[in-house]
Formats: sequence, C-alpha cells, structure tokens
Amino acid sequence: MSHLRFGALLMMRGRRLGLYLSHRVVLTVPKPGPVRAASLKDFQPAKVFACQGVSVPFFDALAKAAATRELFASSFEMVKKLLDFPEGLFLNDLIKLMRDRYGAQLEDFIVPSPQPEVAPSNNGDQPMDETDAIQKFNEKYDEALQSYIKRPNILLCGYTGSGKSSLAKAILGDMVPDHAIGDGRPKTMAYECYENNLVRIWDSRGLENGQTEEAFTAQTRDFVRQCQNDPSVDNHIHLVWYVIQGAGARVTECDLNLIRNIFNPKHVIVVLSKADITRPNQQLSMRQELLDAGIPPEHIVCTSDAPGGSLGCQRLMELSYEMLPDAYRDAFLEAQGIDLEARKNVILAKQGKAKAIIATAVTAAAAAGAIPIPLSDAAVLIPIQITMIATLAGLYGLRQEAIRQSALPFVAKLVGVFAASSLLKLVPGLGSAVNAAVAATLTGAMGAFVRTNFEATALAKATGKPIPPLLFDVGLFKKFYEEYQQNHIQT
Ligand SMILES: Nc1nc2c(ncn2[C@@H]2O[C@H](COP(=O)(O)OP(=O)(O)OP(=O)(O)O)[C@@H](O)[C@H]2O)c(=O)[nH]1
Ligand SMILES: [Mg+2]
Repeated sequence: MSHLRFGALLMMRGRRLGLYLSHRVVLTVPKPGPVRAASLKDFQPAKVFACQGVSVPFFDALAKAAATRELFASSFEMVKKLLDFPEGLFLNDLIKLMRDRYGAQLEDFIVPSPQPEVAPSNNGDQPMDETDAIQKFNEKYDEALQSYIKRPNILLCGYTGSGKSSLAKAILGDMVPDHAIGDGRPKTMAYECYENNLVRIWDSRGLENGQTEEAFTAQTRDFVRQCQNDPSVDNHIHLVWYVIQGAGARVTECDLNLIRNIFNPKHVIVVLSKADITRPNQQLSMRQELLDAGIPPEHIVCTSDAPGGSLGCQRLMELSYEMLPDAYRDAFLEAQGIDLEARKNVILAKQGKAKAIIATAVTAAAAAGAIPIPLSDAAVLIPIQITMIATLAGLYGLRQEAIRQSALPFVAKLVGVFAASSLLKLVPGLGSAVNAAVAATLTGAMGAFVRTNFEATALAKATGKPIPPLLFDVGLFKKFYEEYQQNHIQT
C-alpha cells in the first residue's frame, strides 16, 4: 500500500467512508457539509477497497463534486452519488457492487510507511507526488489545448511556380522551410504539410508542364474529398488560398473550375501573386476575368513575397481571419507573422477566459476549504491548482519548449509550496488550518501569478523574445496574494 500515490481509494471505518487521495490526505464527509479534508489518522486502522481501476474515476468524480459545492448528507451518500449507485443501497450492497463493478477488494488498510529519505534533487523538489502532478498537468494541458486552440487547415493551390510556398513563407514565416521555394523547377511534391500547434498548411504540388489539367483537377478533388470526409471537422480544409501568378499569366478554365466547383467558393481567396513584378494593366485584366467569372471582388487579393508581408499580405491575413470559421481564427492570427500587433492583441484578449478559469478553481478551492483544512493536509488543494495551471497553459497555447522549461518545473514544486512550513511563510497570519477564504485567495493568487507569466511567455514567443522562467518567488507571490485579497470580497 505504501507505493500508492495520487490515486483515490474508498475507505471505510465502521459506517464512515472516505476517499484516500494521497499518502496524507483523505477527503471525507463525516457530517453534512461539502467535501472536506480530514486527517488520515481518522481512518487508521481501517478497511479499504483496494483496486487499481477505481482510483481515477473516484478522483475525477470527486473533483467535479467539489466544484459543484453540492452538499451530501453523509459520506456514504457522497460515494453513492459519485459512483452513480442506485438509491436505497445499503452498505453491504455497496461492498458487493464495488466488487462486481470494479473488482475491488475490502482489505485491511496498511499505514503507508514513511517516505524514504530521498536526496533532494538540484532544485529541491520533493519527489513524492511529482510524477503524478506532472502526469495530471499533461492530461489537463492536452484537454485545454484541444478546447482552446483550434488549428485551422489552409490549402495552397495553383500552378507550379505561381508562388504558393513563397506566399506561405511571407505570411507564416519560418514554419515554411526555405527549400520549399522553387528555383525554376517544380518544388513542392504532392502535398507537403507544414504545421505547428497553431496552423497547418497543405502546400500542394502545382499543375506542371506535362500534367493534364484533368489529372491536376482530379488529384486536387480527391485530396479535398479525403479531407472533408474526415469525421473530425478539425481535419477539414477551412480555407483555400488559390494562387495565380500575376505577372505574365492568365486565368485559365482549370483555375475557374477548381475555384468554383472543386472547392467551396465561400472558402476560397484568390491570390494574384508577384505583385512586385506585375504590371497594373496585367493585374486589372486578370481581376476583371475573375469578376466576370463571378468571383466576389472582396475575395481577390494581390500579394508579393516581400519580407514583412507588404503589398497585400496584410489584406490576405485580415481576409483569412474573417473567412475562417470562428473557432479557428485566433490560432491563425497568432500563427501569422506579418502583423505583430494583431498577434499580441489575440494573446492579451485571452485575459477574460483566463479569469474564468481561475474563478472556477477558486470556487473549487473554497468548497474544499469550507470546513477548514488542517495545514498538514493543504496538499488537497494541489489537484485544483494543477488543473488551473494546465488549463491556463493550454489557453495561452504554451509550446512544448515553454512547458518543459517553465511550467513543469513549477508544477513539480507545488508539492513543496503547499507544505505547511511554506504556507506559513506565504500566507500572512495563517493559523493552523486553511479555511475557505484562504483556500480561495491562495488559488486566486496562484492563478494570477501563473497567468501573468504565461501571458508574458506567449507575448515573448509572438515577438521572438526569450521565454521568461516561471520562478516561484515568495516575495512576488505575496504581492499577488495581497492584491488578490484586496480585490476580492472575503467570505
Ligand atoms: N518577384 C517575385 N518572385 C516571387 C514571388 N513569389 C514567388 N516568387 C518566385 O517564384 C518562384 C516560384 O515560387 P514558389 O513559391 O516556389 O512557387 P510554388 O507555387 O510553391 O511552386 P511549386 O512548389 O513548384 O508548385 C521562386 O523563384 C520565387 O522566388 C513574388 O512575390 N515576387
Ligand atoms: Mg511550392
């Protein structure tokens, strides 16, 4: 039993039930009231249901219950509700059900042996729950990334040499490799995919000499169908940049057929490329041909690959933003490299969502502390904090590099931050227990502290500056704590 870590076990002593959450913490409801922390001593010696598979559903359910502030008349009621057991169930039935449903066994609880003395690592982290903390962080981070950062797929199509890859590079920068740009010979073979966690570009092979227009059209149609038939809308093509070389080219039937019939015209922007070497009358006559074919004027832009995205790239960027489905817009704006102001604004605008994430965690922490949590058990707040931190990291789209350098070492340190001795230093006037107000303020201040860093990290990335480290500084945290306290009415 001593190897148990951050799982949960249903525990029973007499008719009293609790959920064992770590080596030190039991969440229980000894009398009517919200979920609360109790000392493990209350349950020793005790019987436990031991089973691997039970721990995770318990914990998730418990976290949800804590967030809803639901009151349970007894711990038995809470466990029944969490595990979705039927009404009118008696304790003996519960034991049977636990066995049948989860293969859980009722065993004598063995007091966890004291943690072996492990030499502190370089940064002084405690190894005890570090792995679990990081695992939980990663899970929640992935969930948050999926819900907050929807990555658009943009297809680049057009004849070979029309300037597709150059255009992608002018707008999206280094994610498009230099070798993608041609030097007279067709470069992009079939469909190349350039992607990061903000955008995915399908850079297609253009129509080459020797290839029939029919074959090119069929190849493009098959690719588009394959994408649009994907069960996940996240893998559909959300926007097409159809590139026609402005200088010395003309609009062909093949171009028009693709734009009008193979793609959804509502999702196509026609790009007349190489504006720097296109004569005004060439541009005018091509534009007229497109208008005659029914392409809306607002869907036609003229661009060049000039560094800094001059000559129409800004317009293409704005138009793409308008034409992308809502959910995919912000990621595109963050991915593009020609309008730094727009990039910064998307990041700054995340503050509202970040505050809502912090508020959810604050509510959960207040519920956990509704019956004061003894200082030695304050670690019960860690999962709430990790969920909050990971969700914020997902919201700000922190890249792997930032996660590795900044967020994970910080998460690993949380165990130490919540040790009683650290809390006494952090929270002015803290007594022997963490009550709802302190739990809420601690969580809100932690949220504000981390959010500020993640915002700075995202802004640094957007402007090509180094990632600021997320160092836990007691003095700085106290400042956040006091600020949070001043700005929120204490309960
Ligand atoms: N002057 C000028 N040259 C450009 C511009 N855009 C692209 N080119 C040049 O046109 C050539 C073809 O550009 P690419 O971007 O490789 O064209 P592509 O459409 O990706 O070609 P494939 O991958 O072969 O289909 C290269 O030599 C580019 O440097 C532009 O805006 N102005
Ligand atoms: Mg290319």
